[in-house]
Amino acid sequence: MHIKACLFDLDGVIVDTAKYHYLAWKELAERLGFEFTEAQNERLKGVSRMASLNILLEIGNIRASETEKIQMTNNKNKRYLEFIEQMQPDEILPGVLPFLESLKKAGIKAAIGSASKNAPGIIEKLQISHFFDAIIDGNTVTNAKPNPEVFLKGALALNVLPSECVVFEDAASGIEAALNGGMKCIGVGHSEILQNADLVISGFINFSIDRLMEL
Ligand code: B16
Ligand code: MG
Repeated sequence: MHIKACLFDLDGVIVDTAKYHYLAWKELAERLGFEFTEAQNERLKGVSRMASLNILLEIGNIRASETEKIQMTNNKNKRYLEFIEQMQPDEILPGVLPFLESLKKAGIKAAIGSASKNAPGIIEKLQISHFFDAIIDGNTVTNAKPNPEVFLKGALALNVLPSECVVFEDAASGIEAALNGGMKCIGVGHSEILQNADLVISGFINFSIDRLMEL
């Protein structure tokens, strides 16, 4: 198949911000009086901030008013921003930069498709904005993954068809979003979690654009 564009999830694909999201949610859970494990955190990956809180409260069996929930998400985000404050380009996951460079050389377009409202700030800190022809993030999308909106908007911005795109995702909800949008999808992480992807890779080291043509 002929791939004209790659759409990248941000958290967990380009950079491991997932660990900082986890730490910030874990702190909130502890303040609310319960343990929040890394396995439970899998359910929050790719999920919007408020939807993540709702899952967390369900796990802790805790009820909260809308006002309290807004307060909790604000506090969580404040803490998350403190964690990522010092983030540097050296936190870009191994193999990502060479792969982005090879896309540019091959004339394959690239976009970010992230649920995060913090995506623009992170991309700036990582100094990688020049690699992307479009950035679609939590500020521009109303329907969260597994709804394909974020990736369909990406394809539209790049002026390519969904069937000409490959999505790179670390979350089960993101894999579903890509497939729901009629795109090919490469899972980045563990195959037990990302089993619905067309291909699962552990990371970008030794991953080359030739493999895109096998999809
Ligand atoms: P924020 P992605 C997602 O980013 C994260 O995976 C998810 O854990 C987070 O809750 C969501 O962004 C919202 O992030 O609170 O920064 O708006 O994986 O879609 O790039
Ligand atoms: Mg992700």
